[in-house]
Amino acid sequence: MPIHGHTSLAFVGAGSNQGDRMTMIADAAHRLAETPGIVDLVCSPIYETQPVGPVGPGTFLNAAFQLSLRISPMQLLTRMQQIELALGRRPPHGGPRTIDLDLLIYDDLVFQNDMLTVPHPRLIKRAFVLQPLADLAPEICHPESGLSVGELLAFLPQPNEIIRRFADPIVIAYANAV
Ligand code: PH2
Ligand code: MG
Ligand code: MG
Repeated sequence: MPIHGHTSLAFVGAGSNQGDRMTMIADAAHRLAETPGIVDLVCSPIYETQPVGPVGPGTFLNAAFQLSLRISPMQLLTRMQQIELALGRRPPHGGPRTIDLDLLIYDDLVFQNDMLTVPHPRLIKRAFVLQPLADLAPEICHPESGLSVGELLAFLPQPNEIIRRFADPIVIAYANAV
């Protein structure tokens, strides 16, 4: 685990296919941005996407968040799980969800324990993750493959599950912004 005197860069995926999907994504972004130790959050555009796997019915809204942070991956995961609960995420694990927050990338960390695998094991196959990630940071290297997010997106088979760009990025106004 990294030492946290310095600022790390992490990417989180957000998905919703239940309830007021846009409000769920925006609420999750604001709650993450307000978290102590998360010093900046930049949101991607929001995409409408076809469900991949048995998680329907209903299309998803998907986005990604770029975080500058001084908390560890496990601290971030705990906070993401609190936010999922607060926004009404309920079992079953694979079913429709008000909000799903997944830690995608944390610096160049390759790490696995019982609760967390970084980078996210399915990220390289999913347009609903790679498209918003590539909007934020096409040059970011996927630590295991050594390929950039932009390259991974370009290698995906077409057509993919993206239906359309649904909304502009959520803007976070930082109280301490200069
Ligand atoms: N999340 C999944 C499985 N399938 N499909 C879309 N379009 N968007 C998601 O966020 C998503 C999914 C597992 O978390
Ligand atoms: Mg997920
Ligand atoms: Mg998840």
